[in-house]
Amino acid sequence: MAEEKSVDKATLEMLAKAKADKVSTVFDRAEEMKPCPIGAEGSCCKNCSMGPCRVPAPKKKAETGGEKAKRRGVCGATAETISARNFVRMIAAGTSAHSDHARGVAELFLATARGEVPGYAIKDEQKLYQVALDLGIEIGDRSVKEIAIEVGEKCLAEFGRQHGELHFVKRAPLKRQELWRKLGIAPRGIDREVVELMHRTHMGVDQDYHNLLLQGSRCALADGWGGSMISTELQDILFGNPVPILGKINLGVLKEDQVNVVMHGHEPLLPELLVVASQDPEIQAYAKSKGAKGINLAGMCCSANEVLMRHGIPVAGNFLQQELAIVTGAVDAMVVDVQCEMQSLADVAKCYHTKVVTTNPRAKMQGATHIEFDEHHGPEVAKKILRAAIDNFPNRKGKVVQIPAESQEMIVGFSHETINYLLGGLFRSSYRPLNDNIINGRIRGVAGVVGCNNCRTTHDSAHLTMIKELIKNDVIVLTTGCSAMACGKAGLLTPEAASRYCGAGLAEVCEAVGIPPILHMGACVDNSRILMAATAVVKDGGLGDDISDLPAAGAAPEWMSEKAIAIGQYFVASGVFTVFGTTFPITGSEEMCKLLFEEMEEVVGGKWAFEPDPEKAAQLMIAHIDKKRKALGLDKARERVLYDMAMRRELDAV
Ligand code: NFS
Repeated sequence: MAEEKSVDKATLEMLAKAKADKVSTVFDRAEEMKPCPIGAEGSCCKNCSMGPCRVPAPKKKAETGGEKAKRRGVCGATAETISARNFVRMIAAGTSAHSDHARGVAELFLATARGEVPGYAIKDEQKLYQVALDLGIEIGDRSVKEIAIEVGEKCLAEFGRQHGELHFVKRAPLKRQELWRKLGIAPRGIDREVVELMHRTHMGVDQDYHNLLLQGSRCALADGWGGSMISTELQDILFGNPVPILGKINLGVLKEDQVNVVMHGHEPLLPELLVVASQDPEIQAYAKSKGAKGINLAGMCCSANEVLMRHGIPVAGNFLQQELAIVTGAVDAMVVDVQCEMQSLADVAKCYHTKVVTTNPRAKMQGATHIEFDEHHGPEVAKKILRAAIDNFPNRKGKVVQIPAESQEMIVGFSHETINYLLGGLFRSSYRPLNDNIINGRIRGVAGVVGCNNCRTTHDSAHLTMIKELIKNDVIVLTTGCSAMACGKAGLLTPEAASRYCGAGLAEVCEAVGIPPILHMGACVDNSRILMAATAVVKDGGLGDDISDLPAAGAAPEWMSEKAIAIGQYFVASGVFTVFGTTFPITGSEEMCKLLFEEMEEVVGGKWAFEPDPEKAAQLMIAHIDKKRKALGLDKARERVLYDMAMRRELDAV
């Protein structure tokens, strides 16, 4: 049934078109290829050539003859060791993705600070000073250039650092830092933690699943409080700290009479220049010379979130819509950088006139045109790409173009600093009003709902069901990535959503401040903003002294990428209860389930949960929030005392 594939009308319309055009999409391939059940539960080891060894969970107790025989691989590795190795390797891969992105940003940042790259500048000096202070850099009367160079050098050194701790560890609440140190999981260097994890998961090294998970946590923390945070901070300084801005989302943002260029991927370095180049009179004139009314830039996946938050560039769609953008027949070029790009794009593009342009030496694709992004000639490369798209526009002539009508307005751009300002006002910038509203019970708690789409569940559905359930129960939601886009398409990122979907308490707060009940905080690397927001709430007081004390929870109901596992683990290791949907890659091992779903809370104050039903998952989060409220003594604050006459007289008598 088509409706089971997506809750988004534009997606369904394009799926029907793809079918008519005989184009295979991710949705079709998911039907044709069922997932391997042994791999899905994490019970397959292929780390050496004596295997692959499969150690699936026995279906029924009876099959084991009552007594539980230990399932082992050829080398003797137990099911839990295999499961833990697979899991932490996902963390290593996810951390690498975010951090290699961050390294690229840090390199560009340093080159910008040194004045070596045209087209880039330090845009947000205020944030530069803030980050410099956190890195222990002296400001005094030094020039912006000097400070920026030192910031760039220090950030770049975080990757290859061998000893000590990453600088941003010190941003976490003190109690959290102490816990990490006590457990030996305060990350030293970003690359070091990834390499050590790869070493320890090699055949015959670390055979203790508890120990593997500790290094998994250390590596994940090197992502959240390292790589991802460096990406966010340096991108903000280079391109501007996001502030609330009006945006538009869904395939309806494509324009029939303009050159449509979709920027897809994760790194904003090139998209920032494409935005500038698209406004160049020479490029505009060139587009007109080919019969187009102009150039229409649109984003896809997290590159979209980056330029949406900072420039209001419209978003064509989230992860599962990438092929469908091409199916409209209206995309003249899809420009990709790194991550979350399906290889099928090149095949789909063959059925239409679309040119797929790869731009990064780390991510090439057969069948695509490669125009390499070189930051030393950034503006020129950007123009070259746009010219290629414009040259392709006339090839659309005579072909069927069908752009869905759906496009939805949304308010985005809630960086941690912006929330601070919006809530506290210019003279009293702080999270105090949020804390007060949590304490008085108008806001029950905070949830971070983030992550991907997954073709094994109905597109966008789990995000929307979970988030509606949360806000109905007065839980304010912070969102990023493809989850944020699902909310945008469904009209949830508007102030009006408050009165429509929220419980009375949350609606009242949102209406007073004029914000949506779901705050779009950016791309997936910007989950580091959520860590900063949580820390700010702790530091403001009244809600305990660690992130694990907060009435807060995290979720990725439609996750699919290894990056999501890295994010989940750094949330858990930062003290957050985190629920994932779809499938969970350790369910083949009882011991690993016990460790991640129960015991971990004792160790780091946060734990995982797996619940594919988004409504039930939301209820788990709410139950956790209530548990934390109770521990803080806030459960009583929700009960209102109504005074009767006798009580009033008593009060008057005092
Ligand atoms: Ni995050 Fe963003 Fe989307 Fe998932 Fe992919 S685009 S980085 S990984 S699919 S949310």
